[in-house]
Amino acid sequence: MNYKVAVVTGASSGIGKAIAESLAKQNIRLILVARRQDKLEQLQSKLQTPSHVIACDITDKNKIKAALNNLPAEFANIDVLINCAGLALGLEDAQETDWQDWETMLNVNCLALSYITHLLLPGMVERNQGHIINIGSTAGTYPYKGGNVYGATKAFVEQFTLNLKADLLGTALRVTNIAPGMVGESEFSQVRFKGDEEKARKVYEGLKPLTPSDVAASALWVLMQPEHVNINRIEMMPVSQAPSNLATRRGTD
Ligand code: 8X3
Repeated sequence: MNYKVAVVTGASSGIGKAIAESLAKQNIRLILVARRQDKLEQLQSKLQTPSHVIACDITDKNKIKAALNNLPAEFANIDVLINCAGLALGLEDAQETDWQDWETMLNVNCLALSYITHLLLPGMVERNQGHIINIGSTAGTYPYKGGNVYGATKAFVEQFTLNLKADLLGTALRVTNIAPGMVGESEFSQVRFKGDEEKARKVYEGLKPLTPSDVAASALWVLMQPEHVNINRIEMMPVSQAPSNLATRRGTD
């Protein structure tokens, strides 16, 4: 692989961490971004590749801009951006949700992802080398009850990815949306249910979800394609999940 420096957001756990671990084996220098410094340093100590930690809330535009504009020289020429930081909050019907939850999802999943992309794109275009992988979700394509704004943010990720591809036509840059369904072994459901372990556990009860490593394997495959090949999107889900959620309500006639 030709890439030399990758930024991974959401690198402290789950899919982001698995992608960082997998890229470290490819000899790529890594910039690890997430809020929890201790987790990032723990990860850093285990990686076999040089890495740089940015412990920062990615919705803090000033901090993220300052951190990415003042990188040590060996990390400055970023050519891979893995936009993995994202979250779902709540599974209530729209009319019962907290506005704050919606705002947080929009801020992290849409605005922060766009902002970091906007910061890094000019350098990638100037060097004519780069690959942006956005981690979307099947929730961006298939609606489900309680998915409301979370699913909408992931639909944004899908369309943003395709629109970036349109703008980057004529450059060597590549853009991909990886949209996984249910992923276990991560903090996704604990975060969604705000620490309610019982609710989080029930999501994966009796089935075998994808793992963060499954998604990382797809990200690696995407990056390793020949230079003329762009994978626009990958949609993946566990064998025990299916997109068949059309709802009916009887007894109303
Ligand atoms: C995660 C997929 O189905 O839990 O983005 O919303 S789902």
